Amino acid sequence: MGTPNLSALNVDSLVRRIRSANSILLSTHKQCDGDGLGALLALYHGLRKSGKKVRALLVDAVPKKYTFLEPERHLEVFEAPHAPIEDTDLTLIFDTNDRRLVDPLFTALQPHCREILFVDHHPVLNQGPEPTAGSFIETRAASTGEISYFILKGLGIRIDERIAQALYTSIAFDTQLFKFVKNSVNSHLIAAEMLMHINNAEEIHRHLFSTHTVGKVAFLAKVLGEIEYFGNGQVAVLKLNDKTLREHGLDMDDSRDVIDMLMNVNTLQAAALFREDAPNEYKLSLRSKGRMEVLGVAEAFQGGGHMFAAGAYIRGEYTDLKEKIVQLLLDRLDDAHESRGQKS
Ligand SMILES: [Mn+2]
Repeated sequence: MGTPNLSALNVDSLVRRIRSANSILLSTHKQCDGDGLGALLALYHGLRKSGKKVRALLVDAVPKKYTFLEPERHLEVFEAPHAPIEDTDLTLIFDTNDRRLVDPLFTALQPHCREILFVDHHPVLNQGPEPTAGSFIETRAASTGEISYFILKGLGIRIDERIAQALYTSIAFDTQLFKFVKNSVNSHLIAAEMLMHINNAEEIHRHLFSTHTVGKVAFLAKVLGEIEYFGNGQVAVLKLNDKTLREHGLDMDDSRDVIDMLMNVNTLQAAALFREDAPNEYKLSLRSKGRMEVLGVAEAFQGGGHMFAAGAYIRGEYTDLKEKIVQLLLDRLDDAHESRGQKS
């Protein structure tokens, strides 16, 4: 075994399109995360250096924990006062291929952009809008930042500190500090290259993951006592509501950490988190440790996501919804057991 090599992604068509565009607009999905934001900012800084006219416009406000990336200096927000949208050669939208997650911005961009492409690593939904023609979707990439890295290399742009910080953020965030690397060496190798340009990796880890406030710990103490388990501790379900979140001074972004925390339970194969945003309106988040897919469950409710991390906005009565979701998850668990049984 020698030194590991990157397994390069073929982003040639994207690189060609970027090269021939003079004006480029960058965006990501609403309620942006460290991956979409990092992937976007890396390209933003890189393209600025190349002398192109580049603009970054997000749908909605950036969560507080990303302040260290100075989004307010580089990004505009569609839901806040922003300069008018001008005619643009190329728009790149990171970390989603579902235009609904970019609306109302996506619709506003359409008449002004010659070409809008998604740059993403989520599977295309079976039921949902088609990604635009020419979009780059590579589900083997553990983060969208990984794709941005190959685009920058393809463009011949030198990595500098700001680019490295953005790419490192993207990779650290989506791999959850290398927990989810899709069995590829790329996340580690690209992160290692970025470490040569930054000296604040541990600070980035803290910004991304050590975000608990005193209020949040009190909140966790309350809600973790309310977890329900099914199938001998293999499936967990938890309901939060928006009001409890706000009472503890938390925002929507904090509900994500709760399900990730659940997944550390050793017997668990899958978890479902219901966040009640309004009476009988829930944001459902699903996670799996990889033995069973949960994307199909999300899709059954018009949602989407990854094979092992997915979500949907659903309406209905909680006990009823919970029963349905738990059953779908338990069925998948049985299927996973059966197919493994047949193999061995
Ligand atoms: Mn991502």
